[in-house]
Amino acid sequence: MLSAVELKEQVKAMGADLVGVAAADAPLLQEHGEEPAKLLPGARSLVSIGVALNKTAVCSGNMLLNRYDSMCVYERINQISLETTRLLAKEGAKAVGIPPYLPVDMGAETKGMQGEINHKTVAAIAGLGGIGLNRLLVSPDFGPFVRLGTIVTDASLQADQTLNENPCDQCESCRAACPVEAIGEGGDLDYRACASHAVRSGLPNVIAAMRKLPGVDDKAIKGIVFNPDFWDVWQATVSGVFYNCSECMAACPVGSD
Ligand code: B12
Repeated sequence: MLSAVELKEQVKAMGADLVGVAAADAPLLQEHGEEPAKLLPGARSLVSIGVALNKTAVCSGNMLLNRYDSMCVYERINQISLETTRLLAKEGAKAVGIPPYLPVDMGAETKGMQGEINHKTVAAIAGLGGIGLNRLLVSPDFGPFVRLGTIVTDASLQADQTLNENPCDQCESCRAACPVEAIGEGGDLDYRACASHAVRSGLPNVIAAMRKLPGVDDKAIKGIVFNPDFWDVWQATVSGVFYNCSECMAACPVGSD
């Protein structure tokens, strides 16, 4: 089996700017409600990866350039996750990549506000950075200009240390800059305010548009849009993947593990 140092070198060679390892049983993970064994029974380690955004694009004020940069970075994270799970499989370990963004659980409880795993929490534990006042992972080298991914594996890898010092010094610039005042004094985030502004081109706008249709009964619309099945259809549409069954593949005994 590869050592953690060798694995991290290879993941960097795949194009990751940051990589670290957290133990699946780290007390901090449990404190934050993360349960990697639910995603992979027998999980022992989490490989956290970061790919830097193009600061020029993010700060350009041009949303199309900003979005395009995010799209490219997510693609790179997806590719690294795929390659890392394959590399670990070659070494005889089981591994799963966790989506960097979509799909997320769109159930009535989480309403799309919680990932299968919180990449920021994993990254902070794996030493990639600290959680800033803006609730983002702030890396010493890239600040918050980094997107994250996580690979859960049953390989036992030497975990990295959590940073001793948080790179965020609580200067409050993020709080002052937030156009919807979503960041509270102590760093609490008003998810609703943030989401209705930051991702308004997504589902919130579709719902708003449906409600404005002439002759539409608001109660009927509510019945449709607050149904988790509708959210699932929405998410399948934007992510482009909509299969609901693979049992015939999963049951087949042919091929190696
Ligand atoms: C749902 C979601 C949202 C929601 C909710 C935001 C949120 N804070 O979670 C909305 C739509 C509002 C949103 C907005 C944005 N998002 Co978003 N979002 C996610 C998603 C899919 C799930 C996050 C989740 O599970 N949250 C659950 C809540 C409870 O967690 P939380 O607010 O982070 O709080 C926990 C931690 O902060 C932790 N914690 C606090 N302090 C400390 C200290 C230590 C040491 C530790 C270990 C943990 C810890 O404790 C809290 C409770 O567990 C993730 C992808 C993923 N799967 O992780 C991306 C993600 C968090 N989003 C991201 C980004 C960039 C954004 C936006 C900037 C939008 C944009 N332009 O892309 C804004 C920024 C909002 C903000 N300031 O936080 C990035 C963050 C990258 C980074 N550097 O941190 C992620 C990781 C996507 C990615 N793959 O890179 N997002």
